[in-house]
Amino acid sequence: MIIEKIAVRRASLNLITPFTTSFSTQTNRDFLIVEATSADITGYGECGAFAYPYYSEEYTSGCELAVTELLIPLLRGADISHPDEVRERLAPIKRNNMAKAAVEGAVWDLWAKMQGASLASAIGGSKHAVDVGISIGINDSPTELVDVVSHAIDEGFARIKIKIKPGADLPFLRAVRAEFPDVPLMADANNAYNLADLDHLRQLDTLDLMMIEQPLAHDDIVDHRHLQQALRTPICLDESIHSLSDARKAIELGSCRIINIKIGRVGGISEAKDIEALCREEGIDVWCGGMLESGIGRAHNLAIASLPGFTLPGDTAPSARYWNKDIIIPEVTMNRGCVAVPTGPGIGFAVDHAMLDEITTGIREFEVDAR
Ligand code: OSB
Ligand code: MG
Repeated sequence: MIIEKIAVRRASLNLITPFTTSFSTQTNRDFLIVEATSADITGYGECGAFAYPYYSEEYTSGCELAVTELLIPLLRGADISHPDEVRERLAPIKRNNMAKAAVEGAVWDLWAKMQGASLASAIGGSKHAVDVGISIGINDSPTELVDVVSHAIDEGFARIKIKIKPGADLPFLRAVRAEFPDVPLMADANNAYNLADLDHLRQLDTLDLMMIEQPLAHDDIVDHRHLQQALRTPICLDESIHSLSDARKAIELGSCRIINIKIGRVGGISEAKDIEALCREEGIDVWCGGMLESGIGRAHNLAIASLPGFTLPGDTAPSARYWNKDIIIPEVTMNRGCVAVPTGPGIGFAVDHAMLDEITTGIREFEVDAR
């Protein structure tokens, strides 16, 4: 497969409701979309990075620079027989995982479309539908949070994740647990605590949480080991895992019992697949995280969530959770806490070009075919 050209697009869309984590409040999503074309077929990839580097070191403008100045040149003249080769070609550039994943994702979609296969089947996915949870941002009060959770349960979400931070944790979670004693519930701290908070965090053990996601530093796997030894509740690592090698080390240390896989954070679908396979072998539960993606990134997430190792509900909520109108047709919808894995070629959704053009703030095209 010769990639003829790659377009790099910036676009922007407002969230229906602001999303507050321990690190920021987001009202808007700044997208970077990569479009790889060959023989009049286009594959789409979406960058996971946000406008500012509060979640990880990557951010949209930096990723755009990495994609256009560093990564696209590495694909020039390539004849790609399998998308796994993209990971090898981009490997000389250290990290920049979300930028790499946007490019690799576009090639995976293009390649699957050329085979006439769904992205899910192209990567070896086996599920026809995936269980879906909702990630609920930090609310102003426990009462308001209980109200939001109540609506989410009515909508049928298969599990509820609550964002927490010091000052917005125990009373909030206790209120939810008291109202909904049996709901599958978890908390995500986005590294808002440290080991000095151990006694405080021990109190989370009484809430029957499925897991606590990334309570400690974004780059830590050692303190998380100490914390996991002190807690009954499983720890799930998100921010700390950037590669198969990170996953192996965290598992070996006992730093977590669950891993959240985000395609962008680990540098692409090929790496995500390898981590899934390792976790399946090691008996570590896995689920698909989210980065408030548009329908394009969401479709990629649904494809990896169809792999057998993704044993827990993911943050792959339906389009209407985020957007008044998504950029794919049809939108992602949920039925009784499940989203169907698309079966059409590639990502399995059509891109709504009129809508995408409307929200586009800039687009640049690069010739890749060196013939
Ligand atoms: O830690 O998983 C996270 C959103 C922004 C930044 C980090 C995270 C999240 C989410 C939302 O939890 C997941 C989603 O619904 O896309
Ligand atoms: Mg998280």
